[in-house]
Amino acid sequence: MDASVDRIARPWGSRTPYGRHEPWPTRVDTFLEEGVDQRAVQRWVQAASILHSDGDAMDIAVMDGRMVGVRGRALDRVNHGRLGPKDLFGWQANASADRLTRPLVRRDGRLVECDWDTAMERITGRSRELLDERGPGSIGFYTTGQLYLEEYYTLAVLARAGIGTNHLDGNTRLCTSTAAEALKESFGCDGQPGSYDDIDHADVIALFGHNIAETQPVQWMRILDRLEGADPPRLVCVDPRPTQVARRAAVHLAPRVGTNVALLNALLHEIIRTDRVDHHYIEAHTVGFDELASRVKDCTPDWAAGICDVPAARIGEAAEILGTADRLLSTVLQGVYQSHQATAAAVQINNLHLIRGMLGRPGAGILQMNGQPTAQNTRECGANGDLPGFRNWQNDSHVADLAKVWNVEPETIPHYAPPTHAMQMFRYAEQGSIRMLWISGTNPAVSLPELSRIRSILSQERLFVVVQDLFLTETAQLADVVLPAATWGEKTGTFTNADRTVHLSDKAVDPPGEARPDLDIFLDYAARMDFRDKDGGPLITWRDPQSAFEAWKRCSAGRPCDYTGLTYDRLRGGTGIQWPCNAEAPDGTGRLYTDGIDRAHPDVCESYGKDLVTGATQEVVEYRSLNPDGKAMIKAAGYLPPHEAPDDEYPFQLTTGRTLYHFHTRTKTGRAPQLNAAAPDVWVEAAGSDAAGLGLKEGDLVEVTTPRGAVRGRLRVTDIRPGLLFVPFHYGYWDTKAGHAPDGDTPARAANETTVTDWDPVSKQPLFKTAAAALRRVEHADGNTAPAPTTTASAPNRTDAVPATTGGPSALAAQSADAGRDHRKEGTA
Ligand SMILES: Nc1nc2c(c(=O)[nH]1)N[C@H]1C(S)=C(S)[C@@H](COP(=O)(O)OP(=O)(O)OC[C@H]3O[C@@H](n4cnc5c(=O)[nH]c(N)nc54)[C@H](O)[C@@H]3O)O[C@H]1N2
Ligand SMILES: Nc1nc2c(c(=O)[nH]1)N[C@H]1C(S)=C(S)[C@@H](COP(=O)(O)OP(=O)(O)OC[C@H]3O[C@@H](n4cnc5c(=O)[nH]c(N)nc54)[C@H](O)[C@@H]3O)O[C@H]1N2
Ligand SMILES: [Mo]
Repeated sequence: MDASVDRIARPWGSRTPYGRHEPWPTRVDTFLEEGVDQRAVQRWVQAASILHSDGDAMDIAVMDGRMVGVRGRALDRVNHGRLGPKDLFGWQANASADRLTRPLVRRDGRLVECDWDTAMERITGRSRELLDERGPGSIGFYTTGQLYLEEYYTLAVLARAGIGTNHLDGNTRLCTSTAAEALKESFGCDGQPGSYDDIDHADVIALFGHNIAETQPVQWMRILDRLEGADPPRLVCVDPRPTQVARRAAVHLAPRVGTNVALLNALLHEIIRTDRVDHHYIEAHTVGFDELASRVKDCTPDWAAGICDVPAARIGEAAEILGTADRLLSTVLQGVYQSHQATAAAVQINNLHLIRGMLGRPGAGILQMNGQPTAQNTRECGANGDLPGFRNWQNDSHVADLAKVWNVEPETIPHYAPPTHAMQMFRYAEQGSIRMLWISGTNPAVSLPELSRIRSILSQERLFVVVQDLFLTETAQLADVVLPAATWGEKTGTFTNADRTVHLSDKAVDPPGEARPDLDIFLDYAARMDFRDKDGGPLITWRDPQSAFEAWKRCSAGRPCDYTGLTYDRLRGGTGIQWPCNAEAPDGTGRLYTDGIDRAHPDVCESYGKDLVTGATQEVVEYRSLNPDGKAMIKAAGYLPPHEAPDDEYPFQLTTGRTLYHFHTRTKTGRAPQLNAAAPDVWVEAAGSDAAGLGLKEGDLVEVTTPRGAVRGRLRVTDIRPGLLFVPFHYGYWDTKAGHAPDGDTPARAANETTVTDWDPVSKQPLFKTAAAALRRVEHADGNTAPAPTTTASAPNRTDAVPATTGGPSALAAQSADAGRDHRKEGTA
């Protein structure tokens, strides 16, 4: 293993190969600020990654009250010491000079600094007015997948039982609502079936619309290490871009975007036709197989080839690999969740596992992935469109049980309809029924579809907007009150990754200026609003992270996401622990459904399910007749064409997504020099044949136009599937010359200027991955190249023309095989 590596040029570092069923070797990655010696670090404070859903455990190095670096935690089950580029370098953004340090309120049209009392009184004053005049339905909360469990739980209690509003959702709606919905549709309840450890045991790993190499780079390191060890797995990759995953796959299928259901139905067809199904598992643990078999009867590879534009033979090869796998691990992410027929497609991947009996054994697992670091907690705490603890809003006994936990009357908790989803909340704000929107930890003025519409909604005079953030983001600039928040490293709390591993992240340094932890802000609001329980006592009785965690444990008791066996002490010093963790499973639970399905019984399930085509909510009677014994549900779905098809005016398909070096709207990664330099500005990807057809070359300034709007960026010619354009969605306006939304002088560069206001009917997740678009040149390259990395899916198809992405000396990070050994008991604050 090399001692140190340029982790911009070599994002995945050195290989530590291992064989099937062996433990993944440790490699401890460390990055310290220039001039800081590891031995001089005064404290190592335990934390976990906040820039993706992997849950990579790390320690923050502290000197003289400042963060000076990070180091992976060797003994953690998730990363065995490794860190990805975003985590090695991203923490530097915390100390940016442009952090918000004081609250701001709008006076005479301008945001001006004020003290906390003034800002909070403005918010409570408006809240009381609205409650009196218009009732709780006039207030909405739009939160995130990036706060901590303790914060979401507090927000859920104050919104649902304090205000009594049904309008509380997270940006998890844009992110993992399809994951949650697909799990509910198949298993009756949210909760990740599989475990990252399945990577060690699988002989086939199938990735559906998941660019794991860039978006969860540490688990990709694990796959790379297996590929170089004994008895390596075969990879199946379904992605229209030439990702690193695609490059290493045994079979790469690059379908037309929006056709996942057709492709999956053909795969299911082949597996059923060749009888590679586990009849015993189907009989014992599922309902609905016959319906699926008849639905996919005519979905031959030839049929799907015409729809997906993938050779039928290739579909056959993929089906052969999936059908003969001894232990199959599948992962699913935004290429499914944000694409057309999102839930219907995600459910077909569950079906693949159910009919093959590939569940609940080492190596045989499903990972309906999360994206954001704490998205799982948004869902389980009920800060999105669910009730806390995966309780069923349609089941009166679940609502009554929650009311008991909160000591309120059941009627206090809105459950007349499903909790309002984010896209609908913005619609209500547009129509004027929502008059106050409190946005925490998300930047919708860059991340929601059709930005001109979002800007106009947030700018309305009648809508009172509160934004709680670290920076004066594009969204904060439109607010009436801006609250400066403390963030990761500056506050304590827990969060849960995509494979149910709970980590504690401790406070390492003080927040800047008057910035406060989100928990303190929510508690302050609840206290000022004087929310009461049914006996007149305070509704919220906790004061700090640990007491909030204890309160959440009571709410989670007996629920699928049972935290009662966890404490802050147990989470300090060792590895993260997977829920459920309780008296029966004191060390946590590696895999769900090891012994059949146990969360789908009609009295227990989180949801009675929805129609996969219309999204219509089913009633308990329908559910009982379909699934009286609480088995897994095999739900079939027919393919439907995407809503927006290319035509003469908009001849291309357009998809959007991520690059390795940036996180979302770049408020953190854009302020970390190594990461920013690796991908400093937006670009547009097109295939060689399409570029040639239009006479375009690498580096040309081009414009991508859809019926909603346009973006400009330089062209990168890649091996993306012909007919498809890709634009990364990271680039907003804060670091442009204007620093705000585009006007005459600032050309638009946010991908969401072009995306459509449309969502999956079942999960309500917006369709960021499918649109029709036109492409034209604005300016010749004139010596410029696209500011896109060469190490990733955006690698140029002709490498001679473009300089390779490197980080240089400032991006050198140490790697060691054993550095972690002696910090077993360190890393406590
Ligand atoms: N570096 C980095 N890592 C991140 C994040 C980040 O911003 N940057 N964000 C985190 C978050 S919140 C999330 S949600 C995850 C997202 O992680 P991913 O889902 O892996 O990332 P995306 O780039 O959004 O989309 C994945 C792939 O979907 C493919 N795709 C597009 N349309 C289709 C389609 O119709 N069918 C199929 N099969 N594939 C399609 C695209 O080509 C793309 O490669 O990443 C997390 N990790
Ligand atoms: N076109 C297109 N659009 C997309 C996607 C796509 O693939 N394509 N992906 C979607 C997905 S999956 C996601 S998850 C969203 C992400 O979209 P956003 O959530 O809007 O993106 P972020 O930049 O992560 O915004 C998080 C904000 O929270 C702030 N923040 C960070 N930490 C804290 C904290 O501790 N407290 C508080 N109060 N604030 C904090 C940051 O400064 C930042 O402004 O984008 C979605 N939009
Ligand atoms: Mo996400």
